[in-house]
Amino acid sequence: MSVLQRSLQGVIVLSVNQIISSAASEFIEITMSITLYTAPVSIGWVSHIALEESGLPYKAIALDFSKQEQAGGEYLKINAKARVPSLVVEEGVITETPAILTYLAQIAPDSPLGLPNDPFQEATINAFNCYLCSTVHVAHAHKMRGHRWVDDEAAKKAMTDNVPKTMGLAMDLVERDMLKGPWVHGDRFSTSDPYLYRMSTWMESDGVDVNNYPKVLAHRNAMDERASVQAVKAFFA
Ligand SMILES: N[C@@H](CCC(=O)N[C@@H](CS)C(=O)NCC(=O)O)C(=O)O
Repeated sequence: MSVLQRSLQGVIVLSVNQIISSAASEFIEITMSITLYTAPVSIGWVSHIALEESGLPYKAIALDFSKQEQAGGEYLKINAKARVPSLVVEEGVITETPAILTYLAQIAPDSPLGLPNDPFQEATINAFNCYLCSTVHVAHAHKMRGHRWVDDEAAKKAMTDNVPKTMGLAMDLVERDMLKGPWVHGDRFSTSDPYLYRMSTWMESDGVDVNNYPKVLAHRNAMDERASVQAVKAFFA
């Protein structure tokens, strides 16, 4: 399988002879550097935790939303959407949390992020992550970011007021049908775990009582024990 050699400078040399080529004797070197652009109160935590889980060397840069750094000229050259996260790698920039997670799972196949060797199980991971990205995170954004969709102040307030209901309904579904336990997809950890963790840390501020969601709470507590989560907390402390 793959051999991963790390250097102290955040450069890795991958020997991926069995992955990229069927010729086991062939040795291919890829030099890679990874930079994550994130922010303290953001979905950037998911990719950040995943990077920690991957074991790959990387650099994290925190943007200051209060200074609108995400919308500043320099950062817009990296991500014209003016959002975090952005993952800058040798070939270019990857945006959108599910895409970053899939990329990390593929370049760190032997880490806890590694994808199952089964198309259905892999699709299940993608489906969960896409649900969090397209529905749950968007419901959460209705609290503070209504201006993305409407100008009318009353409409913004109505969106904010509805967040406990929409987030609660989403978490009902996660608790009842999706979260297998102890990890999202059962015994095997996956990219879905940092993703659900981040969403669950927003529940209190979104007006959803996490105590009504024992499986989600147990999952959050288990994630809090992981070195990856503790490292990201320390980064922002
Ligand atoms: N679909 C994107 C969403 C990214 C996103 O909305 N990020 C928020 C932080 S949670 C952001 O950068 N907000 C800055 C702003 O709205 O100005 C993903 O999953 O990566």
